[in-house]
Amino acid sequence: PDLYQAPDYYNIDDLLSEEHKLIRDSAREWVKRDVSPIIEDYAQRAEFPKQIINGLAEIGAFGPYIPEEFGGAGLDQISYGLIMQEIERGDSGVRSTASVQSSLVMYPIFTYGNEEQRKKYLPKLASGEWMGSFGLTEPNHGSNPGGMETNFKDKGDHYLLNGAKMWISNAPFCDVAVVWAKNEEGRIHGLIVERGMEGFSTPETHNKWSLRASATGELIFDNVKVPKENLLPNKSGLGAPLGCLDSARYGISWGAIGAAMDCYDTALRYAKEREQFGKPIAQFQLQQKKLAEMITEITKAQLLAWRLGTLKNEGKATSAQISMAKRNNVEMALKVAREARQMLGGMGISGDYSIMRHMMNLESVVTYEGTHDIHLLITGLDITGLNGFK
Ligand code: TGC
Ligand code: FAD
Repeated sequence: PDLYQAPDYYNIDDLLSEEHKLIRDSAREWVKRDVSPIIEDYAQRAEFPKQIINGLAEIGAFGPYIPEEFGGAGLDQISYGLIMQEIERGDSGVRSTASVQSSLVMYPIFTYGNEEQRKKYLPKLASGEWMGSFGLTEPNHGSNPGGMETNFKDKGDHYLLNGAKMWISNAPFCDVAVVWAKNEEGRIHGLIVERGMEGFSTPETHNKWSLRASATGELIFDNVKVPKENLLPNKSGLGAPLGCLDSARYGISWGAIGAAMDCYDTALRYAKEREQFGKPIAQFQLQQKKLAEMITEITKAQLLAWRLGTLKNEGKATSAQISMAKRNNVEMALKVAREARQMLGGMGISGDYSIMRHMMNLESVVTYEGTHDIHLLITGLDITGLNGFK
């Protein structure tokens, strides 16, 4: 039996509404039933379990905060966070698929798109009939996306798109890609590229030791003719893709807590059962130190995410506040996973437990959506007014 207990040391449940708890619990049940039993096998085989797409749509993971009129779940930001937390309790790669679909594909179409684009794409993305990807990172431009080389030219009745994106989640199977490219004046715009357009290919990236249950690939544009109606008209400049990242980074700040909770819960149960020197290892002070520090850090991260969610609901969260939560909570989860792995001794490296998979996944999470160091520099700039990037 799955004895999973969600740590809630500071009664944070009391801060949630009944609706929040229902949404959280249905996501939790679904992960328990449809994700946890199969995910290790898919991760070992480096394959994304496509059969869970319907379930993700059903728990509201595709566009939780997109209005119902466009197929979204019409929920608030705390609900979005709770759904991400529960999914990442299962696997960071599955949460990645949901993050990309919601915050990096549906969000820009909803926020920067026109009515026709919203009607054409959002309902199909919300139901999972179409899957999306988000192309910002390039081979030569990761932390510095403003340097991107991918570009498009106005050819009268269409745009001609050239360039390449790499490290793109969902790329190998996406039906649509929101792609960021420069026009002839060097201004960044978002274009919706559809599978089947001539010159558009999405080769898969292999040999990953992390996020193995998530499909990662390239987006290659070789003279792709993109219809003019596929340009997102309502925002341009680097701020447009960065606005999407704000939403995804917020979701990750919750998601990482889910991975940490799962590692902590597994280590706690193991330590109470595993005996060495005639005692449960949980009785040894060194093991108690690990567990006590884990629950302390998880609790702080929960409070940070919850407060950020309430600020987001009020439209008051700043990008720098989101960076702080993404950075803190992912690093917290990575440390919890590393300590939990040690607590299981040899068993800690086995796929019979989820910890090593979480630990390896979190190496991607601490890198994507702005690296750990980039988020520190964002905080540094915010508090000093001095730019440490360049
Ligand atoms: P900078 O000059 O600071 O800013 C350019 C323009 O953007 C505005 N801006 C923002 N707007 C909205 N939200 C934000 N968070 C914003 N941050 C900045 C800014 O006001 C400015 O506007 P304007 O009107 O003056 O032009 O830009 P910079 O070139 O100095 O770069 C800043 C930096 C380094 C912080 C930024 O580029 C950055 O965040 N780099 C990290 C790149 C990154 O996070 N890439 C993620 C790729 S997507 C991904 O990883 C998906 S994984 C998903 C999954 O699987 O879950
Ligand atoms: P670089 O930018 O080359 O950074 C290398 C190192 O230098 C880092 O430690 C960085 O912190 C440091 N560094 C860089 N600049 C500075 C500076 N000014 N000061 C101090 N240190 C600095 N991207 C997408 O667009 N869409 C996706 O769906 C997507 N999915 C991903 C999935 C996975 C599994 C992974 C691993 C990545 C994904 N990414 C995606 C790309 C991700 O966003 C980038 O890897 C990330 O932004 C870092 O870029 P980079 O890898 O080019 O590293």
